[in-house]
Amino acid sequence: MGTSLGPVLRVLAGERLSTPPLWMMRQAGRYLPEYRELRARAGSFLDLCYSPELAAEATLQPIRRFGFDAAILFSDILIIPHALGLEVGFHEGEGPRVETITSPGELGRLKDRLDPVRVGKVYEAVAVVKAGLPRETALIGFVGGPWTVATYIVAGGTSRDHIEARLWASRDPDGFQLLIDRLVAASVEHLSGQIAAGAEAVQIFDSWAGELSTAEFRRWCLEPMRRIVDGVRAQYPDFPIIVFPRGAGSKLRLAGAALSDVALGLDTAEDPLEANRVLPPGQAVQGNLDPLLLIAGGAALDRGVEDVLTGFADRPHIFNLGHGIRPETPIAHVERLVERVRAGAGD
Ligand code: 1CP
Repeated sequence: MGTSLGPVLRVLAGERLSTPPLWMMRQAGRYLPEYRELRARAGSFLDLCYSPELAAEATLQPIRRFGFDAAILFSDILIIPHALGLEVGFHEGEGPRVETITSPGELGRLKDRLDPVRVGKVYEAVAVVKAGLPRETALIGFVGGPWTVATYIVAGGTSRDHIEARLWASRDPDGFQLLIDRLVAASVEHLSGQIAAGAEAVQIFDSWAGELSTAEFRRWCLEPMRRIVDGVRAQYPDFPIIVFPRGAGSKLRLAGAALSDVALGLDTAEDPLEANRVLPPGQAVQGNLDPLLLIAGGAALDRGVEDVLTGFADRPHIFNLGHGIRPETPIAHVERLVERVRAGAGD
């Protein structure tokens, strides 16, 4: 049975492969001309997310072009607040806008369950992607970490240093916990829906965990992610899961200890030597090439790729970027990356 798994699922099951499998966070997107064309045809970003055929097409574009070992569903972390009944909009050049919740009294505006019409479109997209994907290419579903999603809900969109959410969490931790609890439940529901539709692994993106203090990091990042992992695995035992507590930094050891039974996504700032020192041996990791090196190209890119390959050669490793690819990245540099990773380190 095990031999029929593709390389990403093998690594997530704890196997160390001499050539690590490869995919890129935000691999569908504006650096691809075919995405820009599709996006223009779709109208709004949310229309794209809720059109199963178009979302599936966006998911498959980078697979066709580069042959990555995993496809990540084209969707967004703000689908959860939207499917819980909040207004969400993406406006060109200014980032997302979300209807705010800033106190426990406003939690009544959230639905108890995800709107089935909205998330149903997402699950349809999962099924369409699955049907169009080579069998050895893993299909990854995702949600945002409750902390990261909460930063958008409390501030009404992208926020600097996430002051609004941090202030609520400091002044009224028990009230803020109620929002986090709702997001934990919604995340378990949404991941289970994606898995039921065909996702073979899932990732939890906690992109804005970086400025939390140690106590806050435990309570608002690690504990909610732990509860999501347990909730998903109550229904799907041993299901492959990647968590990405971006900016964990000095708290990486805590993350590895709290979530030792899942793979850990590492951001650009994590040093492989240090990660290997503080993480449980055998824990799978994913990462962590600096996306800026992918813009730089040339010798800087080659050296960066080699450092990541050698840095994680001794443990199960999925090659990825340390954060999402940027729109200005030259496609030729992505081709070079794929070539170098598949050629292996050291020549
Ligand atoms: O017009 C466009 O094309 C919109 C750009 C875009 C895209 C391509 C947004 C808006 N979301 C997405 C897709 C997306 N978002 C994916 C799926 C595709 C893939 O990875 O290939 C994923 C996994 C996300 C996740 C996401 N959305 C995160 C977590 C990952 C990360 O990069 O840190 C976050 C923080 C968001 C919020 C978001 N979505 C979009 C924007 C502009 C933002 C705001 C980012 C910010 O606040 O700085």
